[in-house]
Amino acid sequence: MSISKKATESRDAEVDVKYDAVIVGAGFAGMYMLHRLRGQGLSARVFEAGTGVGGTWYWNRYPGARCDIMSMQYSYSFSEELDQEWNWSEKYSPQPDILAYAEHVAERFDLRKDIRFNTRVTAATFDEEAKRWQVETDQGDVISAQFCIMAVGCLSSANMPDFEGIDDFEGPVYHTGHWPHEEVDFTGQRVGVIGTGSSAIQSIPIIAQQAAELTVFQRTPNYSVPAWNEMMDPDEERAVKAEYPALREKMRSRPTGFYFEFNTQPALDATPEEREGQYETFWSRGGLPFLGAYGDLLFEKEANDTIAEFGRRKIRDVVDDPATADLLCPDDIFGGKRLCVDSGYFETYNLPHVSLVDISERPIERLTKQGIVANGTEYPVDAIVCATGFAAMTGSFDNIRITGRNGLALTEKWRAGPRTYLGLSTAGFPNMFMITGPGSPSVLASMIQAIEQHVDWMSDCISHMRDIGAQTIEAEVNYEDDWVEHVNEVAKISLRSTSSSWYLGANVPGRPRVFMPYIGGFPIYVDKCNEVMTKGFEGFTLDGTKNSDAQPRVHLTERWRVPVDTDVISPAAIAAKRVPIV
Ligand code: NA7
Repeated sequence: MSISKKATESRDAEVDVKYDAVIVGAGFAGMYMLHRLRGQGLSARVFEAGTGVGGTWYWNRYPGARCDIMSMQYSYSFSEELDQEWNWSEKYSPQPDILAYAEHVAERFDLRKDIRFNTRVTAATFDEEAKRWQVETDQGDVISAQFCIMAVGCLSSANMPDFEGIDDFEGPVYHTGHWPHEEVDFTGQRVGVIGTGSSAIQSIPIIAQQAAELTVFQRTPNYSVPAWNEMMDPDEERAVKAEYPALREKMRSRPTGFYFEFNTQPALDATPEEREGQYETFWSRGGLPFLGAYGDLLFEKEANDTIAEFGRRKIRDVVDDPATADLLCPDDIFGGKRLCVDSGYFETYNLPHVSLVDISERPIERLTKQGIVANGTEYPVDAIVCATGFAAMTGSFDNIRITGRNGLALTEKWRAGPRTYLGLSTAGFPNMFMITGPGSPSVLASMIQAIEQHVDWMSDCISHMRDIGAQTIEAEVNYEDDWVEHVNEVAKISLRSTSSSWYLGANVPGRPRVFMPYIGGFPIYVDKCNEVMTKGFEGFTLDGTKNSDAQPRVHLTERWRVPVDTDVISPAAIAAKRVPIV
């Protein structure tokens, strides 16, 4: 090991240092990966661009940021002690609570000592001779590791539109995904918010409380369901904690990796009156579980029309001005884009100082010194909030120069869309793993569940490699091709694939349109990963040891031996189009 040039004020760059693994990112994925690898006796270095842990929850500090999965389910499940000791304050956690939880986990498992903060990975190159990855950072680090584990997050590369005149604007321009650490006070200001996705829908009601004037620039309206958020009921929390392992098991067996009651009956079999009652019941539960009202909502357009009409009616019931209400009503598939979950979003448009500008026909023309020009009108603003989303799923990979065997650049390989085997690995890039990579359930499952399953699979894989003395593992192209085809085929049966969403890269100009997450359901996917493992890593080449006589034991982490609940999710159920939220 040698240490050379100064990296930052506080540390020296690491050069020629060897690790078993390098992990890119210290969000929930990177932190748990580090914890697992350490438990296996491996050395690992984590590089993190932020100054602290938490990933998504570190960066997205905008007012009103909140998780759309219930707090008792949006947490790690690997430690029962952790489950028992942590208390959530609200039904749906606000960002500061989730960040505090991430910090607690880092402290409790002593993770920080292996993480280099303030450090962005710039390049990762596979050295074919050494069979190791060389990883470089913007702080001058150049390290080598057997495994390169990308824990870069699915929504972490901000989409900042290149508005003409952006440098002329004299006030501050914020992006919700890069919110400052200092408090931003909009009191008395004229604020322009660009975008009406989830981040906008959460932040607009809070910004409106401070701003003197708020103008929202909307390209496409979104459906949103009230969260009906409330303080955590201590009795409910105690009850969940008494049976936490059982809840975790139920979560793992669900298509989305989190648990709520749903109904598999088709909406089209019900009468209009029955549907109305059912939608009201599920609406009163709030949030994403609203989509569990019927089993065919994301399969049959006619069924979806019924819930979409209900969603639009709810908007019109709330918004006083009919013209504004009309503009806020989407005509898209209900739940085709990620459904938004709000606290008082539509009500905000009834405030006299809040207005909506439709930019669906003509995009924002430019920014001026003191305003935003749209539809030929200049809207004077003191501050701009870009709630314009992310280059989802692959954006963070694009930001790193990743080079595999034969000098193959990952950006080149993925030019027409990401290609992976199981979203875990991609052919030509041995020993590179992707936590919640494209082609895995990732954003369509509860993220922390999806992360844990990937991390456990990778750790088990590494244990297996150690057993048999393999140095590298690499996905085989034909298996990868089959998987990509399967991911695309399954996507086609869902109406989600017809919406212009970030799931398809449709929100950022110039990106290939490919449905990136695996929509076949979390337990089916887990089952597939388990099968690949128990078949000796079928579809992977293990450094020449494949088909050896050795009969190594299977290291499948116990909690993933989840039986697929065939009543609610199975290939047959999907074929019959009776699985809510797939
Ligand atoms: P989203 O959901 O991608 O929303 C971004 C919004 O910004 C959306 O309304 C976009 O319109 C709009 N947008 C993007 N680029 C522009 C330009 N150039 N001009 C005007 N408007 C624009 O991102 P969020 O951060 O809200 O949420 C991401 C996920 O985080 C969310 O789904 C949850 O899972 C958590 P568009 O719809 O593309 O027409």
